[in-house]
Amino acid sequence: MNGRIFSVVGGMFLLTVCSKGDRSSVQAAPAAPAAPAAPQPAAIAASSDGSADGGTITGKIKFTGTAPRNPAIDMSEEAACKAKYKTSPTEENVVAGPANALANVFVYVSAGLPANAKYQAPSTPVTLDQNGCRYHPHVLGIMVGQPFEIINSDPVLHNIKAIAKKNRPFNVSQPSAGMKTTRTFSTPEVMVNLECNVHGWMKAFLGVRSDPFYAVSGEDGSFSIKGLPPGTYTVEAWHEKFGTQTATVTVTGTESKTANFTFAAH
Ligand SMILES: [Cu+2]
Repeated sequence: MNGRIFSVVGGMFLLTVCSKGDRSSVQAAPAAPAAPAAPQPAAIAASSDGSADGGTITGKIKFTGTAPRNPAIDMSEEAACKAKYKTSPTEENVVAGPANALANVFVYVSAGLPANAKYQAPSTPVTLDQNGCRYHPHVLGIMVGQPFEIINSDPVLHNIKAIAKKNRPFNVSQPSAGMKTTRTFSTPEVMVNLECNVHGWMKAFLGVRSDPFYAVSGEDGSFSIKGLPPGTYTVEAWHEKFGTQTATVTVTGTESKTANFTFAAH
Protein backbone atom coordinates (compact mmCIF):
# COMPACT_ATOMS: atom_id res chain seq x y z
CA MET A 1 0.00 0.00 0.00
CA ASN A 2 1.24 3.43 -0.68
CA GLY A 3 -1.07 4.87 1.94
CA ARG A 4 1.88 6.03 3.94
CA ILE A 5 3.26 8.15 1.17
CA PHE A 6 -0.16 9.42 0.31
CA SER A 7 -1.00 10.41 3.83
CA VAL A 8 2.11 12.55 4.09
CA VAL A 9 1.31 14.36 0.88
CA GLY A 10 -2.36 14.56 1.81
CA GLY A 11 -1.50 15.98 5.18
CA MET A 12 0.48 18.81 3.70
CA PHE A 13 -2.35 19.53 1.33
CA LEU A 14 -4.80 19.70 4.21
CA LEU A 15 -2.69 22.22 6.06
CA THR A 16 -2.63 24.43 3.00
CA VAL A 17 -6.35 24.18 2.53
CA CYS A 18 -7.12 24.91 6.15
CA SER A 19 -4.85 27.91 6.32
CA LYS A 20 -6.87 29.50 3.57
CA GLY A 21 -10.02 29.02 5.56
CA ASP A 22 -11.76 26.91 2.97
CA ARG A 23 -14.61 24.79 4.00
CA SER A 24 -13.10 21.54 4.92
CA SER A 25 -14.24 19.33 2.14
CA VAL A 26 -11.14 17.30 2.23
CA GLN A 27 -12.06 14.14 3.94
CA ALA A 28 -11.17 13.26 7.45
CA ALA A 29 -7.45 12.82 7.15
CA PRO A 30 -6.48 13.23 10.77
CA ALA A 31 -4.49 16.38 11.30
CA ALA A 32 -1.18 15.22 10.02
CA PRO A 33 1.57 15.40 12.57
CA ALA A 34 3.86 18.15 11.43
CA ALA A 35 6.89 16.08 12.21
CA PRO A 36 8.75 15.05 9.12
CA ALA A 37 7.98 11.52 8.08
CA ALA A 38 10.48 9.13 9.47
CA PRO A 39 12.29 7.14 6.84
CA GLN A 40 10.16 4.12 6.19
CA PRO A 41 11.51 0.71 5.36
CA ALA A 42 10.97 -0.98 2.07
CA ALA A 43 8.29 1.17 0.55
CA ILE A 44 6.74 -1.28 -1.83
CA ALA A 45 4.31 0.69 -3.92
CA ALA A 46 1.46 -1.72 -3.84
CA SER A 47 -2.17 -1.01 -3.23
CA SER A 48 -4.78 -3.38 -2.02
CA ASP A 49 -7.64 -1.27 -3.29
CA GLY A 50 -6.55 -1.21 -6.88
CA SER A 51 -6.60 2.56 -7.02
CA ALA A 52 -2.90 2.77 -7.59
CA ASP A 53 -0.29 1.00 -9.60
CA GLY A 54 0.21 -2.67 -9.80
CA GLY A 55 -1.07 -5.76 -11.46
CA THR A 56 -4.28 -7.61 -10.83
CA ILE A 57 -4.99 -11.31 -10.53
CA THR A 58 -8.61 -12.25 -11.01
CA GLY A 59 -10.33 -15.54 -11.49
CA LYS A 60 -13.33 -17.73 -10.99
CA ILE A 61 -13.54 -20.70 -8.72
CA LYS A 62 -15.68 -23.68 -9.58
CA PHE A 63 -16.11 -27.27 -8.60
CA THR A 64 -16.88 -30.43 -10.50
CA GLY A 65 -19.26 -33.08 -9.27
CA THR A 66 -22.08 -32.65 -6.82
CA ALA A 67 -21.72 -30.43 -3.80
CA PRO A 68 -22.41 -32.25 -0.55
CA ARG A 69 -25.50 -31.09 1.29
CA ASN A 70 -24.81 -28.74 4.15
CA PRO A 71 -26.01 -30.24 7.43
CA ALA A 72 -29.08 -28.64 8.99
CA ILE A 73 -28.50 -26.82 12.26
CA ASP A 74 -30.71 -27.69 15.17
CA MET A 75 -31.30 -24.36 16.88
CA SER A 76 -34.26 -25.53 18.92
CA GLU A 77 -32.47 -24.65 22.15
CA GLU A 78 -31.62 -21.15 20.97
CA ALA A 79 -35.00 -19.60 20.23
CA ALA A 80 -33.55 -16.11 19.83
CA CYS A 81 -31.27 -17.33 17.07
CA LYS A 82 -33.83 -19.61 15.47
CA ALA A 83 -36.29 -16.71 15.23
CA LYS A 84 -33.91 -14.95 12.84
CA TYR A 85 -34.49 -17.51 10.10
CA LYS A 86 -37.47 -18.07 7.84
CA THR A 87 -36.24 -21.47 6.77
CA SER A 88 -34.16 -23.94 8.72
CA PRO A 89 -30.52 -22.78 8.76
CA THR A 90 -27.71 -25.00 7.59
CA GLU A 91 -23.99 -25.07 8.00
CA GLU A 92 -21.94 -23.37 5.31
CA ASN A 93 -19.37 -26.01 4.48
CA VAL A 94 -19.89 -25.70 0.75
CA VAL A 95 -21.53 -22.55 -0.53
CA ALA A 96 -22.22 -22.92 -4.22
CA GLY A 97 -23.49 -20.34 -6.67
CA PRO A 98 -24.87 -20.69 -10.18
CA ALA A 99 -22.97 -22.94 -12.62
CA ASN A 100 -21.00 -24.67 -9.87
CA ALA A 101 -19.39 -21.47 -8.69
CA LEU A 102 -17.67 -21.91 -5.34
CA ALA A 103 -17.84 -19.24 -2.66
CA ASN A 104 -15.78 -18.88 0.51
CA VAL A 105 -12.47 -19.81 -1.05
CA PHE A 106 -9.56 -17.92 0.48
CA VAL A 107 -7.16 -16.95 -2.31
CA TYR A 108 -3.78 -15.49 -1.46
CA VAL A 109 -0.23 -15.02 -2.66
CA SER A 110 1.64 -17.74 -0.82
CA ALA A 111 5.06 -17.10 -2.37
CA GLY A 112 6.89 -14.64 -4.59
CA LEU A 113 6.71 -11.35 -2.74
CA PRO A 114 10.07 -9.80 -1.80
CA ALA A 115 11.21 -11.25 1.51
CA ASN A 116 11.97 -7.82 2.95
CA ALA A 117 8.70 -6.20 1.89
CA LYS A 118 6.74 -4.55 4.66
CA TYR A 119 3.08 -3.71 4.35
CA GLN A 120 1.28 -1.51 6.78
CA ALA A 121 -1.91 -3.00 8.14
CA PRO A 122 -5.05 -0.88 7.83
CA SER A 123 -6.37 0.53 11.09
CA THR A 124 -9.87 -0.34 9.91
CA PRO A 125 -10.97 -3.45 11.76
CA VAL A 126 -12.04 -6.69 10.17
CA THR A 127 -15.35 -7.60 11.77
CA LEU A 128 -16.72 -11.00 12.63
CA ASP A 129 -20.37 -10.85 13.59
CA GLN A 130 -22.13 -13.54 15.57
CA ASN A 131 -25.68 -13.25 14.36
CA GLY A 132 -28.35 -15.91 14.30
CA CYS A 133 -25.84 -18.23 15.93
CA ARG A 134 -23.69 -18.21 12.86
CA TYR A 135 -20.53 -16.32 11.98
CA HIS A 136 -20.61 -13.59 9.37
CA PRO A 137 -18.59 -13.83 7.28
CA HIS A 138 -17.77 -17.50 7.27
CA VAL A 139 -14.33 -17.09 5.64
CA LEU A 140 -12.31 -13.92 5.93
CA GLY A 141 -8.83 -12.49 5.71
CA ILE A 142 -6.91 -10.06 7.88
CA MET A 143 -3.46 -8.54 7.99
CA VAL A 144 -0.99 -9.03 10.79
CA GLY A 145 -1.58 -6.23 13.27
CA GLN A 146 -4.98 -5.28 11.89
CA PRO A 147 -7.74 -5.10 14.52
CA PHE A 148 -10.03 -8.12 14.55
CA GLU A 149 -13.36 -7.10 15.99
CA ILE A 150 -15.70 -9.81 17.24
CA ILE A 151 -19.28 -8.70 17.80
CA ASN A 152 -22.16 -10.49 19.45
CA SER A 153 -25.45 -9.55 17.80
CA ASP A 154 -27.37 -12.32 19.55
CA PRO A 155 -28.96 -12.13 23.01
CA VAL A 156 -27.29 -15.43 23.85
CA LEU A 157 -23.92 -16.52 25.17
CA HIS A 158 -21.25 -17.13 22.56
CA ASN A 159 -17.76 -18.22 23.40
CA ILE A 160 -15.35 -17.65 20.57
CA LYS A 161 -12.26 -19.76 20.44
CA ALA A 162 -9.40 -19.16 18.01
CA ILE A 163 -7.49 -22.32 17.27
CA ALA A 164 -4.12 -21.06 16.12
CA LYS A 165 -0.76 -22.76 15.83
CA LYS A 166 1.50 -19.85 14.94
CA ASN A 167 -0.48 -17.14 16.68
CA ARG A 168 -1.53 -17.01 20.27
CA PRO A 169 -4.81 -18.87 20.64
CA PHE A 170 -7.62 -17.21 22.55
CA ASN A 171 -10.94 -18.04 24.09
CA VAL A 172 -13.37 -15.22 24.77
CA SER A 173 -16.78 -15.31 26.35
CA GLN A 174 -19.46 -12.90 25.16
CA PRO A 175 -22.55 -13.49 27.29
CA SER A 176 -24.80 -10.76 25.91
CA ALA A 177 -25.79 -8.84 22.83
CA GLY A 178 -23.73 -5.84 21.88
CA MET A 179 -20.48 -7.12 23.28
CA LYS A 180 -17.37 -6.41 21.32
CA THR A 181 -13.89 -7.86 21.65
CA THR A 182 -10.84 -6.84 19.67
CA ARG A 183 -7.79 -8.97 19.07
CA THR A 184 -4.81 -8.84 16.72
CA PHE A 185 -2.61 -11.48 15.17
CA SER A 186 1.15 -11.33 15.16
CA THR A 187 2.20 -13.66 12.38
CA PRO A 188 0.85 -15.04 9.09
CA GLU A 189 -1.25 -18.18 9.40
CA VAL A 190 -3.61 -19.84 6.92
CA MET A 191 -6.01 -20.67 8.43
CA VAL A 192 -6.89 -19.79 12.00
CA ASN A 193 -10.00 -21.78 12.86
CA LEU A 194 -12.69 -20.02 14.85
CA GLU A 195 -15.23 -21.98 16.81
CA CYS A 196 -17.91 -21.41 19.41
CA ASN A 197 -17.72 -23.56 22.50
CA VAL A 198 -21.45 -23.21 23.05
CA HIS A 199 -22.68 -23.96 19.54
CA GLY A 200 -20.81 -26.77 17.88
CA TRP A 201 -21.96 -25.83 14.38
CA MET A 202 -20.43 -22.36 14.51
CA LYS A 203 -17.24 -22.30 12.50
CA ALA A 204 -15.33 -19.60 10.68
CA PHE A 205 -11.92 -19.49 9.05
CA LEU A 206 -9.52 -16.60 9.16
CA GLY A 207 -6.51 -16.20 6.88
CA VAL A 208 -3.82 -14.04 8.48
CA ARG A 209 -1.35 -12.45 6.09
CA SER A 210 1.51 -9.97 6.34
CA ASP A 211 0.57 -8.46 2.98
CA PRO A 212 -2.73 -7.25 1.50
CA PHE A 213 -2.78 -9.68 -1.43
CA TYR A 214 -5.69 -11.94 -0.61
CA ALA A 215 -9.39 -12.24 -1.33
CA VAL A 216 -12.37 -14.48 -0.62
CA SER A 217 -14.42 -15.73 -3.53
CA GLY A 218 -17.99 -14.48 -3.72
CA GLU A 219 -21.19 -16.35 -4.52
CA ASP A 220 -20.34 -16.18 -8.21
CA GLY A 221 -16.96 -17.77 -7.48
CA SER A 222 -15.00 -14.71 -8.50
CA PHE A 223 -12.10 -13.09 -6.72
CA SER A 224 -9.72 -10.24 -7.41
CA ILE A 225 -6.32 -9.39 -5.94
CA LYS A 226 -5.08 -5.94 -6.86
CA GLY A 227 -2.00 -3.76 -6.61
CA LEU A 228 0.63 -6.45 -7.06
CA PRO A 229 4.16 -5.36 -7.83
CA PRO A 230 5.86 -7.11 -10.76
CA GLY A 231 6.87 -10.64 -9.93
CA THR A 232 6.14 -14.32 -10.30
CA TYR A 233 3.76 -15.52 -7.66
CA THR A 234 2.36 -18.69 -6.27
CA VAL A 235 -1.34 -18.16 -5.75
CA GLU A 236 -3.01 -20.59 -3.40
CA ALA A 237 -6.74 -21.21 -3.20
CA TRP A 238 -7.99 -22.77 0.04
CA HIS A 239 -11.38 -24.33 0.64
CA GLU A 240 -12.46 -25.84 3.93
CA LYS A 241 -13.78 -29.07 2.39
CA PHE A 242 -12.05 -29.35 -0.96
CA GLY A 243 -8.49 -28.60 0.10
CA THR A 244 -5.98 -26.36 -1.64
CA GLN A 245 -4.78 -25.69 -5.15
CA THR A 246 -2.02 -23.48 -6.47
CA ALA A 247 -1.25 -21.60 -9.65
CA THR A 248 1.80 -19.68 -10.82
CA VAL A 249 1.12 -16.20 -12.13
CA THR A 250 3.59 -13.65 -13.47
CA VAL A 251 2.74 -9.97 -13.26
CA THR A 252 4.89 -7.54 -15.22
CA GLY A 253 3.09 -4.21 -14.88
CA THR A 254 -0.44 -2.97 -14.42
CA GLU A 255 -2.11 -5.69 -16.43
CA SER A 256 -4.77 -8.11 -15.23
CA LYS A 257 -3.95 -11.80 -15.20
CA THR A 258 -6.41 -14.65 -14.84
CA ALA A 259 -6.08 -17.60 -12.50
CA ASN A 260 -9.08 -19.92 -12.44
CA PHE A 261 -9.36 -22.83 -10.03
CA THR A 262 -11.52 -25.93 -10.25
CA PHE A 263 -11.98 -28.15 -7.24
CA ALA A 264 -13.38 -31.65 -7.27
CA ALA A 265 -16.35 -32.03 -4.93
CA HIS A 266 -15.95 -34.98 -2.62
CU1 LIG B 1 -22.16 -19.48 19.85
